[in-house]
Amino acid sequence: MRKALIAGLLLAVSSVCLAQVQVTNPWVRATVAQQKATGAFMSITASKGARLVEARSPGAGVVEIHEMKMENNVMRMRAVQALDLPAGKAVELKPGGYHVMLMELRQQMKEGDSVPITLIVEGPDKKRETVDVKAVVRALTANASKGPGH
Ligand SMILES: [Cu+2]
Repeated sequence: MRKALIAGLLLAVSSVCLAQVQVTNPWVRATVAQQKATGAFMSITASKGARLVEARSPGAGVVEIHEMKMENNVMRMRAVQALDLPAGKAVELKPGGYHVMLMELRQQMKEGDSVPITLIVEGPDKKRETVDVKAVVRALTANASKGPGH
């Protein structure tokens, strides 16, 4: 498990980042043993405008882009096809809102660990590019008041 994670990190470091898209403060919520899903959060700014169409992580079997919303006083989340990244505007992925959902986790996410995440972004010209980030795992209690299950 450890080995796979390190290999993933090396891959992330060696690939080229897209200067057009900037990701700041990526983090993943820590999990308890046997927990199979968690959320990843970050701030994404696309200077020319783009759409986040896919995300991947070697630490998770399934990765989706999710939206969280209050519906009849219940916090619900659903997968979205894409997340719009308006030109020059920082889009916040945060607890209680949009997030990258990591499912079928291959290991426990422990505080202080680093999780590689690859974002696939589609520009206005429909060209797709990848952006690699390393998300740091933060404590389970971080923003725990906002939304269950993450
Ligand atoms: Cu979710």
